[in-house]
Parts: sequence; C-alpha cells; structure tokens
Amino acid sequence: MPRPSLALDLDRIALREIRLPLIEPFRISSGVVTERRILLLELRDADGLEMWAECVAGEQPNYSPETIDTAWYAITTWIAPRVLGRPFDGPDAVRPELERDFRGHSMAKAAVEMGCWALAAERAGMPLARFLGGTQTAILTGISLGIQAAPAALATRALAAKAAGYRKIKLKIKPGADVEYVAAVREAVGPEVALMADANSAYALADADHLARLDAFGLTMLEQPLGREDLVQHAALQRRIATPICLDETITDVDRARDMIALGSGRIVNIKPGRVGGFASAIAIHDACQSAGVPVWCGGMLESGVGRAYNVALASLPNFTLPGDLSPSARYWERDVVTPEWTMDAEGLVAVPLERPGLGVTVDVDRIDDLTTRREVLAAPRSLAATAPEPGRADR
Ligand code: OSB
Ligand code: MG
Repeated sequence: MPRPSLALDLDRIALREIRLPLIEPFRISSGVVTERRILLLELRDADGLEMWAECVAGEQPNYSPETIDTAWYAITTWIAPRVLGRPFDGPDAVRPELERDFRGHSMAKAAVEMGCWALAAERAGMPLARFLGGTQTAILTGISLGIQAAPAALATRALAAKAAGYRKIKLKIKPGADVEYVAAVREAVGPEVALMADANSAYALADADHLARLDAFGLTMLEQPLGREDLVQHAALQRRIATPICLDETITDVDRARDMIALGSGRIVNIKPGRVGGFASAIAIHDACQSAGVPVWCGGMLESGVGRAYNVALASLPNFTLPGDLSPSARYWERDVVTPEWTMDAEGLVAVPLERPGLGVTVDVDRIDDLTTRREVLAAPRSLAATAPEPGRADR
C-alpha cells in the first residue's frame, strides 16, 4: 500500500467561541477565571476531512499578552490567509510559514498549526500521539489548585487531590499567600506527596530570602517566580534557593529554552504547546531539554477536552517525565465537549488514546452548538469564488 501523503491543503477554517463555566473559580496571582471563553477551530481540508482544534488564549491579557479576542483577530486577519488554499508538504512546514515576518500571536498560530498536525495524523491513519513521536501509553497527572481565601481551605483541597490519586499537587501562590499556605498543605498531605508552587511572576529578585523559606517544604519545583520574560534574574535566584526553578511564561520558543539552560535560569521546563506557537516548537523544546538532561512536563490552560487531546498527545513524548497539568474533565466542567470525557485512574494516570487515528476523542458538536456565542467561517480563495459573495469571508 502506498504511504499516505502527509501533504496538507486547507480549504476552510471555521472559528467559534463557546462559553464554559468552571466548576469553581480559578485564581492565580494575576487574576481569576470563573467562566472560560474558549476559541475552537474546525479545519477542513480539500478532501473534506475535518479536524477540531482549540486556541488556549484567555479572556484577559494577564498570563500572556494574547486574549481570545486578539487571537480571533490574528487568525482571521493574518494566519488563515497564510494557510488557506496554500498546500504544505507536511505539518512541519506550517510553523515556518507562520513565523516569516510575523511576530507574536503564538497561541493563535498554535491553534491552527496543531490542528494541521492532527489533520495530518488522521490522514496518515495514526493516533496523534504516535504521529508526534510519543512513546508513553499513559501520562502521570497533577492538579493545579488556585489561590484560596485561607491556608486551611487549600489544605482541604490538597487532601482531596491526594485521595483522588493525583501524582503532583501544584499550589498557586502570591505575596501574602505563600509560605503559610505551602506549610499548611505540606502538614496536611505528609512528606511523600509531590508538591510544587507556581507564582506566575508575582515576585522580584529582592524577595529571594523570602522565597528561600519555601526550601523547607521539599517542593519538586517553584514555577515562574520572577518576571514573565526574565532569564537573568531567575538565574541569580536559582543560585540562592535549593528548590529547582521551573519556567513557564518565559519559555516562548526553543531559543529561550536553550538560554535558560545556558544561564542556569531553571532546571525544569513547563511546555504548553499554545504558549510556544504549536507542536513544531514544543517538540524542539522537548528535544533541546532532553539533550541537556532537563526534564519537562505539560502545562495546562484550563482547556476543554479538545485542547486536552492535543496536550495528552504531546505529553506522550519520552522526556515528559514529570506529571502534567492534565486533570480529568470533571475537575473543570459539569460536562465536557468531548466523548468520552477525560478521566484519570486511581494511580493518577491519564490514558493516551491509541485506538484510532487523530485526536482519539469525539467532539460533541450538538453541545458545542448549544454553547456557541460567536462564529465566523473563512474559506480558501478557490472555494470562495464558487460559493461566497464577499472576498475573504464566507458564511455557511
Ligand atoms: O501558570 O500554569 C499556569 C491556568 C491559566 C493560566 C496559567 C496557568 C494555569 C494553570 C492551569 O496552572 C492548569 C490546568 O489547566 O489545570
Ligand atoms: Mg504556570
């Protein structure tokens, strides 16, 4: 049988916004989310094959400069015109096209680029995880707990997470909600549980002595304590604390990861494919870290079950050795937008779907229709000539 062609030719991109309320508000040092506004994409190729993808940008520009609204604008204005009706030899050719004289908008680019990888995997008849080079069959899973009103409330949630089997518990911290909170959780869960803290850039290097107090709690890592773009001050902080630093916000591409390693700004990387511009970039970071002996794990952005499929596939690569923020659907939503929903077993493992080609979950289109608040359809110029009244945009 001839090897299936990996070539890609996108014919249509439909954007949708859905609103999905979180079961409980999620608070980090820079803001709170109670309802996710989620941008979903439906890509269609010239043969009519369809694929869902998710853009992880949030509503507010507090974690990243991007938001769902800037991503919508970037996709419709600059990204879609670079890919629609433009054949690619394979999904790895998409990133160079999206980076040429085009800065930023990584989450918007990632949504389209990752959708292309999934479409190519489906065309090749392979599960996305294997198409990306993943080798693991189940992923160690952690939970990220938002900032609570008091240490006892956080300890209660951490105890429930331990009982559920999570293999890592991440505590969001900020000045005024840090040492006491971590101490209360460590006291509650005991010495064996893998605990970590994530500051989302809430501290300055002048807080080094204060942050060194966290060394007493045996944290697996301290995530992004300092500036969102900083590498130099993180290196100075790492020399003053024993807890390994993990970078999230700062690592936007493989060059930043290499710089982190060269400068000693951290010892672990949180890879979120949305933050780094998609799978080609995420895999390059994974490989650079692997060569340097730096472990990685897959972070989360409160994705729906669609985005989760992409993260789980990526996390099956071999250097994802630490538990990911890949909590099951029920941790976030009353009901997810995919079937089956994402689940975790009592050992804290999420199974990598390997039974069928592509994403491995079915998107519940009726549910998405019910949740949709906005929709726009972009068509390749050729189909446009045949079907659409107005250049560049078409309504279904
Ligand atoms: O810093 O990892 C982060 C969510 C929104 C913005 C930033 C972060 C997070 C999380 C969520 O920690 C983890 C998850 O999706 O479960
Ligand atoms: Mg983080």
